[in-house]
Amino acid sequence: MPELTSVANEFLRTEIEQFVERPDERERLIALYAGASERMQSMSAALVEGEHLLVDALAREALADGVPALEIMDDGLIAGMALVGIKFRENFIFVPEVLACARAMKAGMSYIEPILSESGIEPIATVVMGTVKGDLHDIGKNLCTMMLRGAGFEVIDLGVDTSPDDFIDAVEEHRPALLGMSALLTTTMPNMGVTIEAFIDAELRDEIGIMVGGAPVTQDFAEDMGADGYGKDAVACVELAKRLAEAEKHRVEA
Ligand code: B12
Repeated sequence: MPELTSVANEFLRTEIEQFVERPDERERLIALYAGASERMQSMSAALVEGEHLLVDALAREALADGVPALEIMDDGLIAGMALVGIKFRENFIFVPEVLACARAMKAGMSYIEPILSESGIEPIATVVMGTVKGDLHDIGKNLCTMMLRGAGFEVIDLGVDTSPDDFIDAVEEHRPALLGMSALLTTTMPNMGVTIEAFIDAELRDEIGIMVGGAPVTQDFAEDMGADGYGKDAVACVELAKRLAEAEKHRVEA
């Protein structure tokens, strides 16, 4: 198991030392950063400090030097956000600081999005994606959207705070094979179930594969709500979407 000393970046070492108390989280973060290049550690550090201009420059330079977009996303941006999440939860930082970090995350994502979204192949299927009613978190949903596009899906992104009616209207308009819902708050997670109920009432439930995700969502919760699948991250989201799209194709053909 890597020690704190195996994290080369001094700022990140100090942050972990000062702000990450839970042993399991410490271990996970140390392993994450120790496995990242020094360059990606610097990007994470810039994100944690909310330095959007620096993240912007580092992402641009890294891509120009041939660092893969996925490495920038996982080892630079998402790794930094993991530390931000812990500091926020423990009240070491507050909404304005988190907004600055989110802005830095988006600055980095703006460069990797066109790369991850570029597939140039006939769409596998259409997916309607949105963050549920009452929830304004969109970073994870946006990552899933760009990975889905990169994997060859057409994605209609409804943004945040999406009501069941908005989801239904979009499904009636675009007739997608799949619907993806994201929720980051325990208080908004039930709105996934409410949306699924609305699809049942509108007699549309059987016509669509429904997938859910977001930090507080679990496989059990997804099953209890009657979703067709749960994905823990953007890579899992793409795998799930491929599986559900295939199942939808068979359903339509049958
Ligand atoms: C950034 C952030 C914010 C930003 C959001 C900016 C933005 N544009 O998104 C701001 C500052 C606005 C914010 C506000 C609030 N937040 Co906030 N926020 C976070 C934070 C730190 C990071 C979330 C994030 O972006 N993670 C990084 C992404 C990459 O991960 P992700 O979203 O989980 O997505 C991945 C997977 O879950 C999955 N996935 C996501 N969606 C989907 C969908 C499908 C279909 C699939 C298959 C997979 C999938 O794939 C993604 C990519 O790998 C989290 C902490 C955390 N640990 O999650 C708190 C957190 C979610 N927030 C929290 C809170 C309390 C709030 C506020 C209520 C604070 C306040 N007092 O106002 C408000 C609520 C506003 C609202 N109505 O939504 C709490 C929620 C606690 C709870 N139990 O519900 C958390 C957990 C922080 C904490 N206290 O621990 N927040």
